[in-house]
Amino acid sequence: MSDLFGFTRTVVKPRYALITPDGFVPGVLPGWRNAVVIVNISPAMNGPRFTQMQVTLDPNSSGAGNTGALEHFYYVLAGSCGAQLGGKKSRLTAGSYAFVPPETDFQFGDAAKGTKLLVFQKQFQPLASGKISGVIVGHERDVKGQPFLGNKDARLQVLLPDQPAFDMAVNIFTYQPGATLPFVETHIMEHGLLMLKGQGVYRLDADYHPVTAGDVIWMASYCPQWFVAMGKTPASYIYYKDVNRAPQ
Ligand code: UGY
Ligand code: MN
Repeated sequence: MSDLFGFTRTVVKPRYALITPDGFVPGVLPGWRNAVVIVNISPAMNGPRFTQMQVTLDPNSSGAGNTGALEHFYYVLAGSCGAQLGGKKSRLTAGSYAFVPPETDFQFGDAAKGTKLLVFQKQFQPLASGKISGVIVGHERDVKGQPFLGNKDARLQVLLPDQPAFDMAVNIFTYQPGATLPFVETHIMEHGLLMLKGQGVYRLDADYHPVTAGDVIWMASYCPQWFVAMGKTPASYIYYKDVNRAPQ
């Protein structure tokens, strides 16, 4: 919460949004019981083609349903919980992630108090050739960060298989203080992003915004974007990207 009344860093523009935690408003979603759901990005913003939300669970919380035409990606921000995804049982802890393909049952429960999930959901666009695999469960600590375009101080962890059948990517980008995106990117893919650690300055379109852990950003297709990490500790963010499909 900002100390100054009537002030927020949040901005929602046609080609990008920066949404800061002081403005988050919790709600409820079908299928999630005794859970706090914050929908940060959705098609209701008139631009995004995906949904990004945060779900907070307690020991008496549960979430259940079927992905239908959507694919879901879950990342555990804090705490731990049980999950049954397409019949596969797992215990997820902070840093765990799960990909749940379309037409798959999902169930969450047995959560530690204050367990926080980050969720991305997207309409799956199948390819005539090539199929996505079933449920994927992993942990970020098992995914090596690769230097981004040769820069050892800006490392990318690619959490999902880099294969044409997948139309969604989720990556974690970690920057040492002073490291930057090497150039101002302008691309067809859109992004949903959550700052995980540290701080920096994000260029969005022609604007520069100081950002910090907990901030959410939506970048539309072709929104020019650039980042510099600042401060004394590394900055990292997890982000969604639509990939591998012809423009529509
Ligand atoms: O994958 C990406 O497009 C990434 N380099 N973009 C970003 O971090 N804003
Ligand atoms: Mn990008």
